[in-house]
Amino acid sequence: MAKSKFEYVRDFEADDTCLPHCWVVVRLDGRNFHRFAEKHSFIKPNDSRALHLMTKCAQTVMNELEDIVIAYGQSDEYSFVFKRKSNWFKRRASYVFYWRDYFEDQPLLYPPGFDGRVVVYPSNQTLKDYLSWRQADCHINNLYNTGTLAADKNEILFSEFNINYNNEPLMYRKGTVLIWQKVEEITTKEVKLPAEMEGKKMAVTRTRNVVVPLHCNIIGDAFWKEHPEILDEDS
Ligand code: DGT
Ligand code: MG
Ligand code: MG
Ligand code: MG
Ligand code: MG
Repeated sequence: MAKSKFEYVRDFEADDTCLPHCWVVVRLDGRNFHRFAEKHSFIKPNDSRALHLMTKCAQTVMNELEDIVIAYGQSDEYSFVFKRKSNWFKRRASYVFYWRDYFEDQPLLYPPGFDGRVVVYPSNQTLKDYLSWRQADCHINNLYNTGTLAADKNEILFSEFNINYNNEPLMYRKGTVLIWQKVEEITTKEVKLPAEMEGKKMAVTRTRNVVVPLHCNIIGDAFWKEHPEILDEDS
């Protein structure tokens, strides 16, 4: 392609490629969701419609970007972890597209905005600590929002409001972890050959990688021991 006189603007693009061999985390966070939640009558402190909508969008993102090995979401944010070898990422805003599936009677009053930031983590430990940090944030905010300002919130919740924090839904307390899992898919296929079998249907199994949501602890070793493939650098 011939160079135009406008070509010089390309030099304005900063060379800000992420440090190679590091985990790349992209965290999207709803802009001013305090207001957005209020305007759209989100249930306090947790609205399962809103959380499911976020997760649906994050699943869509993961299905489009196979380089994401794990994602973690809570409140109005989602973090996407890109493979160490990944060379690319982009943002997707499907929140508006899926709104109606989750908020049937609540019209979307204005488009939500999300800010995005990119952080690189050089080791498995720092990445695990990052995800633990976000899950701890989920826990702290929940305890705070479900209860009061006082010191022993869990105890006060129980003795005064008869709310056992541990009985609150896991999705609220733990947030949502999205990982890839292999599933066996059975489909029927029409037999083409040989001639005497023509037209007959046959069951065919194939394994597919799908994104599944979990509401488990990612703080601590158990999760990572159970899913060693996530941080496996050769995968
Ligand atoms: P920002 O991120 O600095 O633009 O401002 P905000 O307002 O988005 O603040 P942030 O991200 O620190 O906190 C998330 C807000 O979103 C918080 O005010 C509560 C609201 N929010 C998130 N999930 C829910 C929910 O399920 N129900 C309700 N009622 N509010 C929620
Ligand atoms: Mg924020
Ligand atoms: Mg926000
Ligand atoms: Mg904020
Ligand atoms: Mg937030």
